Amino acid sequence: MYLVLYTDLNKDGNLDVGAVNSGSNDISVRLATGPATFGGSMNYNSGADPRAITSGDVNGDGAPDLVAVSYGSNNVSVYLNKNDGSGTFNAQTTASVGTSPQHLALGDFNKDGKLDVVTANTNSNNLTVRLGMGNGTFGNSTAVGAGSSPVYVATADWNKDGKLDVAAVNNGINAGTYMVSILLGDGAGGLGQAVNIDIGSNTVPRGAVVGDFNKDGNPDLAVAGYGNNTLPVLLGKGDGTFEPVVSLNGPANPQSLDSADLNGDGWPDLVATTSITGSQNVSILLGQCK
Ligand SMILES: [Ca+2]
Ligand SMILES: [Ca+2]
Ligand SMILES: [Ca+2]
Ligand SMILES: [Ca+2]
Repeated sequence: MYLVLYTDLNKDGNLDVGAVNSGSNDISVRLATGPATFGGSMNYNSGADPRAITSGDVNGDGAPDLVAVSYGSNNVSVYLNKNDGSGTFNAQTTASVGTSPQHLALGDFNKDGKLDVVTANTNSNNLTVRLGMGNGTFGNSTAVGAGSSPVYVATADWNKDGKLDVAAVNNGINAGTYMVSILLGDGAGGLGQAVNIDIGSNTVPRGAVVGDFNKDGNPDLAVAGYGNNTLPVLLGKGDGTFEPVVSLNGPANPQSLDSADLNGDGWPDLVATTSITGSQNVSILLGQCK
């Protein structure tokens, strides 16, 4: 899950693909040769069992770099964009995180203009924040507790204080139910204690996506309820708390979510990726939070 990234890596205006290959311990980059055609795979070694990949400019040269997280080696791999128009990357450098990380996000948690990384560490039940040094390496590391078995992490400013916050989706059952953890940032790289929100006893959640689904100016979170074919939505109040969870009907076994205005009506739509017995499918849900 959460394997593929689409972004313009060589700045030619076409979206390229980055993917993790958990079985071969590497990542693949395929550069677009047109709006929807791609060249061959360029592979780069990662840690053991990479599970997720994202992009951001971690060394401040204006070119997007890649960062992947490896479940089996408890670290992140950083690939700096050579920024020579070739869309190729330097070999990985690594930074250690918690135990069995499955997902990651980049954001500036200490407001120094340099991207930091946060990971969801499934088997240590916590998140790791490592502060970016601005050259592609990560320094100071802190761990903060999440719920049971976090598998996904996203950033947003839930309380609109200008300091970046986090949501983690927990795939482990806790007190008979499943939880999303909300952690507010202190603007100095620290995250406060997790506030856990019950999203339902059969949800077995996987991915999620941040967006402003009801267009009230406050960020919201939609979750992929793999276990009961729902999409629990947490509508933010803008103060770090949320309205009671709204459970949308989802496709069968949603694994990951994305959001965009697909029909051009000005309302964000949800795109769910499902995976049933090896086949991957995409379902689109239009403007459910109008
Ligand atoms: Ca860069
Ligand atoms: Ca930073
Ligand atoms: Ca905040
Ligand atoms: Ca909203």
